[in-house]
Amino acid sequence: MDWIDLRSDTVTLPTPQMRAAMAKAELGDDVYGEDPTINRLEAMAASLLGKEAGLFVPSGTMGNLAAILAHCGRGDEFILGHLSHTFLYEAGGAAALGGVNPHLITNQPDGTMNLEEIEGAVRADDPHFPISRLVVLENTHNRCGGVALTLEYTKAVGEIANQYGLLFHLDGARIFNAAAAMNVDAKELAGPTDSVTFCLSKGLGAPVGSVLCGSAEFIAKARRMRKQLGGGMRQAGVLAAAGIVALETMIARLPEDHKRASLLASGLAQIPGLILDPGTPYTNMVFLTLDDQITLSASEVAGRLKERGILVGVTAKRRFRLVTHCWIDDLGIDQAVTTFNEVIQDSMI
Ligand code: TLP
Repeated sequence: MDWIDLRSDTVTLPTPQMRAAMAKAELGDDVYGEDPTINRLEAMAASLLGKEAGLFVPSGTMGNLAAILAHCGRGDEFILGHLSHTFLYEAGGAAALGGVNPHLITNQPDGTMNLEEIEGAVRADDPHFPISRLVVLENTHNRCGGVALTLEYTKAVGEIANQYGLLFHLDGARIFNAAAAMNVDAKELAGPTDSVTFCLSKGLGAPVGSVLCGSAEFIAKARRMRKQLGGGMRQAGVLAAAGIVALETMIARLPEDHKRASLLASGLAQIPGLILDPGTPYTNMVFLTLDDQITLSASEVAGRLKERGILVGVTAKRRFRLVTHCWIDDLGIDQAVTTFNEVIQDSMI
């Protein structure tokens, strides 16, 4: 079956151009710093985000973890949102492997954390307390609907970080979606931060990998952390080659995904029984809930959609996430809406 896979933008397969680049990539041992393709990708990524250096890592999870471990020591504390990916979906790596304590602040529906609460979370210099070392933002914010955090807000957090001597990391897994949605340069969004991770393997379509960017000194530390975590990947230029094509060809097309997410949302909004989140979509994610007249659970609806070739994410008992990406075209959106409608109508009979 030709699936219409809306579960995530992580499901994207490499484009033919990526596969061709992978086949002819120049390679070397990256742990010796000798893979020319990885070196090129890291330099390109750093320059796109206005940082001195980059580090190719196997995943966004490892990028965030290597950053936290490079910034913080055991017993230090990092401040982040209670709905952040790093807190919810990265298996508690910073605490488990680094002894770094998460200090949670409530995420507002727009993905931000209240600025006064961030300031309030910074610990006084007292031996009772852990040492506040780092603040982490996420842009776009996944669990908050894929919303983009503004440059103004990012700068305001940067100012707090400066004022209190905190380091500032951005989980920019989808920073290029944020930049496209707000029509700002990703470099600017990364400007106030000390480090930023972004993913090649989501909306940019590469099969594997993320890049962590920051100062040359920070990246040297993070490189050691990557090694510690088992992320030194030798001739991984075969993967970086696809990442280079992703940076060259896939960033400019992200607005198409946002447009299709809007089409999807407006189609689904017409179906009685489905309640779209207010404001959805901000970028490439559509969030919706089943209303009370639907007796099926979200998993049951997802199961029936799957039988008809449509894959969707279930994020709670009655809630879905649908994500658009480069393998979803206009026809796919039409089919998804039509099939959703059929499944919901059938369930009401
Ligand atoms: N997110 C995945 C799942 O883990 C939920 C998805 O399908 O959206 N930061 C953010 C904001 C992310 O959304 C993700 C992946 C990551 C980091 C981790 O990236 P990977 O999967 O490469 O470790």
